[in-house]
Amino acid sequence: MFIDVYMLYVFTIEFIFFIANSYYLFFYLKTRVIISVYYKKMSIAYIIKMPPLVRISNGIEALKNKFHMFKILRSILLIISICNCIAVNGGSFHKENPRPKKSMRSGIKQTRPNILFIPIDDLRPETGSYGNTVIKTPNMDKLAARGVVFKRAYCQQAVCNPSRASLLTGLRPDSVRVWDLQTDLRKNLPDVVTLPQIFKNNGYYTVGIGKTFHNIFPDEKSWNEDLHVDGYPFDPDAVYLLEKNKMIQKEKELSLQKSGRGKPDVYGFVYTKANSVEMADVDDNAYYDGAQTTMAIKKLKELKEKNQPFFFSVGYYRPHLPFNAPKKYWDLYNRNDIPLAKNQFMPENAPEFAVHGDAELRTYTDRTDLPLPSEKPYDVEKQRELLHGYYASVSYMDAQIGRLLKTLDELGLSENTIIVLWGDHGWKLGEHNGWCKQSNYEIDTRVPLIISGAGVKAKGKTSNALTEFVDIYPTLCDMAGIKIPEYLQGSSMKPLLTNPVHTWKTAAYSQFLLGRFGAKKEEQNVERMGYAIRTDRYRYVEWFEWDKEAEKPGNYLARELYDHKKDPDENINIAEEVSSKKLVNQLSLQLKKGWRYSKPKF
Ligand SMILES: [Ca+2]
Repeated sequence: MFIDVYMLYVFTIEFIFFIANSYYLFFYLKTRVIISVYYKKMSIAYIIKMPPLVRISNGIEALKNKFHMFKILRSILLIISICNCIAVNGGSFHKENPRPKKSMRSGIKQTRPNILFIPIDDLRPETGSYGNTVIKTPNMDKLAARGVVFKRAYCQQAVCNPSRASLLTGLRPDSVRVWDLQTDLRKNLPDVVTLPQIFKNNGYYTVGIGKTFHNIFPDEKSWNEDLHVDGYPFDPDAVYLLEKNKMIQKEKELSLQKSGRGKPDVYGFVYTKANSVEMADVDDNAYYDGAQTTMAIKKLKELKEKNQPFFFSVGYYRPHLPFNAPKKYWDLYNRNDIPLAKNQFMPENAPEFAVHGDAELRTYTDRTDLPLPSEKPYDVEKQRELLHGYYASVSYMDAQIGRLLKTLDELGLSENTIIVLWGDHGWKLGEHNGWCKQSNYEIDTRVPLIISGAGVKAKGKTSNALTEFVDIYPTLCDMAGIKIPEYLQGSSMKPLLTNPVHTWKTAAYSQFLLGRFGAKKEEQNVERMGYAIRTDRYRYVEWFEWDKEAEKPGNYLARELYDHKKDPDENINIAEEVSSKKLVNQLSLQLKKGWRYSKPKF
């Protein structure tokens, strides 16, 4: 088991204090007795046993000197302790205590911290705390200031369902065998214990609202309550409010029904998409993210009254397409201030299929003209509109998180709640001439991850450790005192929440299955699996044909290598250069040895 270095450090300091104080106390009491005996002139027999008065007097002087030294020692130790407190608390002496707290209501000890879990759909690491000075995300930045921001966190597959299935089981995609949007993880692993489920099994009250699992797969085993706001579709990511978009939806619905498709969901809605952006002058609650936040706030108040710790997941839909957000969030930006992608070209020497994923954007009515990444960059004005929509969507979602966190504060729950905020994968906004997700590149695999609140000692710090989404499951178990299942495939990040520069993994592992999502029509039946590692300096990818029947890789196809020291945007594939041969062999070996080879060594 891992040794908590911080606790060892604190224990050592406290132990030195204890010895010093005991020593001080011993001499102090002894001297008091001697002085008392001397001045009160106790029995002759007792005084006879004492040293000569001269020696007593000298002894008292010597002891006084020793007291002086102990006072100095105590002062030094006190200063060390204060510095330590400042270092781990970001300057605050107010330490949030994850330990048992007495419930004000019942007087019964609540022994474990609550969990507020905040999955965000398609949020790339592009907030203020990740260094973007244009985007407005004050609430997520405030959360980051109270937690640790993981700057090099990676998802295991850069698309919704596989990423979430992996994170929520603590297993990698090849173990869950979920690589696409259609497979329910319960089909492959009916008895797997999900992250919320293990909390439920350990006495937590678990509640989900919004998108935690992939939107089409509810998981009743995970939740005590699975909430939904009335009046919205089962999958509320494509809610439109403007008449022009509602008309497009109606036309598509009729067309689907004519062809025998378009089955209504459990609430009677048919899922259709219209335009990729919408700016409606409406209140926050008109779109689903706002409406579900109002419901989540009400639920938080109820959860506070329960004499039971909670695991509450509030999963946001924005900034997933379509970029539908209230006008006031569009108004936060001057469209031309938002920077366009610098590298609007395919990586040099990379296989053409590796940049991929635009098919999703083309399904929106106003984006059928989107060229393939290999053809040309998208029209600049159309790019700007998408960027504006993405930024507005992020700010809208950020405001909802602000409402949620404000309620947590007002209810006095912040102190004993761990907050985990994560986006399920990265996103291309024109980089590599691509849009959306679905690749093995840094831009798609790197994700936002902030862990804040109870038990987080390094508040306001960032960590550059290579971390993975499979680490979240064991981390939360570890923080809540739940035994970490041995079969999990990640490592508890708890040490990084105290010491963000702790020596950590030597690589993060991701993979992507191309073909099921269809880059080009003629390639839709060809499937390729790419396995990637990200080390401190390099990204290395190997591509194989994918055997759909056997569900395993077949013939080798291609490889990619990017040097982040010289090429942080991954614009030049150097895998086939002669000078890369030795490095390619090393990285290929590390890739084949797998995640166990690269995990933290304690
Ligand atoms: Ca997603």
